[in-house]
Amino acid sequence: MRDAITGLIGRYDQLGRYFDRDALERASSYFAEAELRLAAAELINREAGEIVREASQRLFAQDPELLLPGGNAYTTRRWAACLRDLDYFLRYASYALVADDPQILDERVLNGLDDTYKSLGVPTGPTVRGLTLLGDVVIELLAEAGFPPSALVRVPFDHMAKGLAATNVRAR
Ligand code: CYC
Repeated sequence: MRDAITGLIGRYDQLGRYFDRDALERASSYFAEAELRLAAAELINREAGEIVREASQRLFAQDPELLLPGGNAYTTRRWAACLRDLDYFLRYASYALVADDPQILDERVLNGLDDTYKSLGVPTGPTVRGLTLLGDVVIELLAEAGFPPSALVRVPFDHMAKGLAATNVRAR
């Protein structure tokens, strides 16, 4: 597990250097974003169920065939697995938002996921859309709470979406 600050300290320690202007700017921007990062994590903690429900409803409205025979979310078991996966993505996104570092997403979510999904026929395109929709809903709820839209909120969702799509040539 790494975050923006431990990553920065680790790099400078390895070089045996004092923090220079670049390092201090990096730390300063991280601390300046702290309020928004914490607000996002707090909102996700409070509204996780609602965020997953809303993102999944939008996903199934866009892709109704996922729920029909032959669709990967057909049967209650697979539908529940899909909601659970969205919940995992959301929870890890909240960790990465606080950390401002994607390492935890690579290690705990993306590593091996593509192989698992391929072997189970979980389609990449709709999963990537599900990740984007989670980010949309979080941004909308933050806006309702008075936080103007900020690109940093999307970063972990985009990171997972890109990580999944990158290993998949046939991202439908
Ligand atoms: C299955 N999703 C799985 C499985 C894993 C994960 C390991 C196989 C084992 C199981 O069913 O529990 C994902 N597990 C994770 C992740 C972590 C982990 C991310 C990190 C914390 O430990 N199907 C769709 C939708 C999509 C979907 C597009 C939801 C967005 O059509 C998901 N994932 C989905 C489904 C299954 C699954 C339906 C069950 C597939 C099956 O068993 O046939």
